[in-house]
Amino acid sequence: MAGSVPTVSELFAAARRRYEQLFGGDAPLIAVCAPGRVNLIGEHTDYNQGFVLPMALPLVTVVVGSQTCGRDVTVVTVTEDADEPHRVDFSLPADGAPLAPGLPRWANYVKGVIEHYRAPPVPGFRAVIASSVPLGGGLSSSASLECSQGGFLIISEMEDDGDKVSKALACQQAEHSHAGVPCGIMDQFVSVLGREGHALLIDCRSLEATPVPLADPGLIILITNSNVKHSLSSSEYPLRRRHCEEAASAMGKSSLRDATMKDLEEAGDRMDEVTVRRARHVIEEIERTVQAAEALRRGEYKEFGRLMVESHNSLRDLYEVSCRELDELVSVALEVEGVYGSRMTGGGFGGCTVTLLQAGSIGRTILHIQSSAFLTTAEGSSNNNSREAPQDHKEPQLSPRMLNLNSSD
Ligand code: GAF
Repeated sequence: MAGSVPTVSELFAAARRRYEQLFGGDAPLIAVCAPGRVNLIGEHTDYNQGFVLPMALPLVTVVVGSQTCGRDVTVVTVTEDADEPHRVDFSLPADGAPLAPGLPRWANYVKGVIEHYRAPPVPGFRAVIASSVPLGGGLSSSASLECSQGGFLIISEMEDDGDKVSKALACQQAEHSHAGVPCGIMDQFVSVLGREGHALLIDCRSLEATPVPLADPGLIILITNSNVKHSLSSSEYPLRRRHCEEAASAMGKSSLRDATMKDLEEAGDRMDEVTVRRARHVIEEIERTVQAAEALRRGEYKEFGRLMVESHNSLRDLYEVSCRELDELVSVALEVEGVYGSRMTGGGFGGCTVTLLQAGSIGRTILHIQSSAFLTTAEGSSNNNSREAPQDHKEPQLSPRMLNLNSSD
């Protein structure tokens, strides 16, 4: 890790201090954490029942707290987000009535997990949340909050950790119902099942997860934050999902996982041109992800890097979820000797890039990105084809704080 990212112990300590300040000096009895993720390849394939290849990060969300006697809940976040109040108080409905989403928006992840994670009644509790996963950075801050909250609820009821797949599925439901994002299963799945030193090849149809070793000391995975914040609940993510469903149905398939490029060519005249492009991305990306996992297993990093670049180009040109800053970060990284590949990661419309490189090239890669990126600043930020203005675009500057280094060892 580099930059000013707090360690897991520092986060726990900060959350514990806050809890003790707020709740009369009592120490919290429960402490849980769950990681964010970076997706190496396989983007927008999970909700098409395809393959994804993410890895869990040392960037985490922690929840500390204690159960209370009544039905009242107080949750406080120490994570910086100037836009919203840091504290929420609500009562758990006694009659099994639903816990409706509301404001602040971050609390909807907590409410959604309470709703879907366990059979009611959930006891009241007080908790403090702290996170090192950047908000809106495409590294799955929401899934890490859901999964840490899920773990907190289970421990507070003294249940054993049980079935991890059900936990991930419940957290995905929380995101659908309480955050309004019809996401796939990738983020929650890797947050719950991720394993140190490994990426996870997830078959999003069978939910089989195969760890792929990623502990070569000669290899570095560099995450670069464009600082363009994304928001997946806006219209573009659901629209992409709808296009995929329409394409599958026009080909007589239950999902794009079952479609081939030949199917797409044959059914092309039953879809508009945009839908064809979306489907082509997904069909080819599913295949690329399987090939990339195989290349990684064999240590064929050049091949892996080539597939990463193909994936980025497809997300930019066919799926249209990249933006100028992400494209520029990718091109600049690819100029450096020793870089195998680079691509945008996560849902898109801002967020981060992920770059695979030789460990010996890390210094010059960071320097090159810092000195080159965004030098060609245009008016504001432009998603390709300007379909969706990124949220809260900060001035395009690179500083060491924006570079989170996660080596695979
Ligand atoms: C977001 C979603 F939450 C995931 O399910 C996935 O679809 C991803 O975007 C794109 O690959 O992170």
